[in-house]
Amino acid sequence: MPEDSIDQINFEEINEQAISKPLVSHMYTADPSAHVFNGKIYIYPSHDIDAGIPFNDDGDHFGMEDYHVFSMDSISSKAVDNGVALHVDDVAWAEKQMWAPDAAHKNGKYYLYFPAKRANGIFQIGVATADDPAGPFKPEPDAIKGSYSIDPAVFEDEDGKHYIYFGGIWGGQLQKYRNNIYNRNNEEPQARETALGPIVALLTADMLEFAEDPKEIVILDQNGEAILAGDNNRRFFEASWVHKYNGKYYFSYSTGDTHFICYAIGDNPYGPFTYQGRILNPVVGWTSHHSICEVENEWYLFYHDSSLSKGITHLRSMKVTKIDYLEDGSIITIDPYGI
Ligand code: FUB
Repeated sequence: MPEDSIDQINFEEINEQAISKPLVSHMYTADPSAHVFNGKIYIYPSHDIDAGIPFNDDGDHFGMEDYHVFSMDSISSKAVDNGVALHVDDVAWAEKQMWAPDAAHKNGKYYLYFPAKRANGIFQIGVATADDPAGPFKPEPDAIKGSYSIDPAVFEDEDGKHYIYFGGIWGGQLQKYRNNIYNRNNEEPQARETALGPIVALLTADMLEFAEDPKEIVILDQNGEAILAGDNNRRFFEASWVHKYNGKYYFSYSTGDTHFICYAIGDNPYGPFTYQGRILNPVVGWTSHHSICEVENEWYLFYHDSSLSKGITHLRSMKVTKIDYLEDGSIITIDPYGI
């Protein structure tokens, strides 16, 4: 929901109508990546704070410094805060802005993937390991070689391979890259050119590196044409997530300045993915970021909004609601305020 409409919002009414309440209210949490590990739900969100940095289009006001991991015994139970799992001060290569993370599990070890800015102002993605899904996590000494931009999301396929998806335009810096190479003069493509796509790479067996050069994913429209950069209602902005449903790969993402969570379907982890529609209509706050997780044979959307902070875009709260599929595999669009 755009920032300029905040003055007109009646927050009491919005919070009353909201289809779900914040999972926690003792701190602000956003970008929730949810997984079931060992029969329990674990959520890996950003930890929003007011860092006192003025709002700008690069998102500098998102000045997060650490991560907490939350656990839930079931979808209806309380989300338990397991304390600080990783702090920026413990990450040798990172200076600031611990943005949206994700986690993965392999052979009894847990891996936290997170973006942060180096001292030169460039985002990279790091990985940290733990023996417990709630951490604490020990970071690798340097960022993942060849990583860039923001919003890592790791998908484990049925054959045990793990793929990392990442990228986000504007403050996420994806527009500065072409074919994995940074050039500070690069900008977003023109409106009639193909939109920038999210990036994917297979992870190595030890989960700590890219096993291949990252590849750009193409999102197609229903006619098989690549979605254009000027198609702001459908083009990729940030917040990649992949889940598998009935043998198909669902790539979901945020459209950023138009505030939708959309999805596209493909036949393999690399795409192309064909645009299908919207999963979530705009929430209170500029950003929208989600994950999709199966819990006891039901599917859930973990997402955030800024209704608890009465519309402060960088003070968000994670929430969860059920996802419903139609027979043909399409997802019924969710209206966060039931209107
Ligand atoms: O939380 C900081 C940034 O806001 C995330 O990385 C984006 O996806 C957006 O939610």
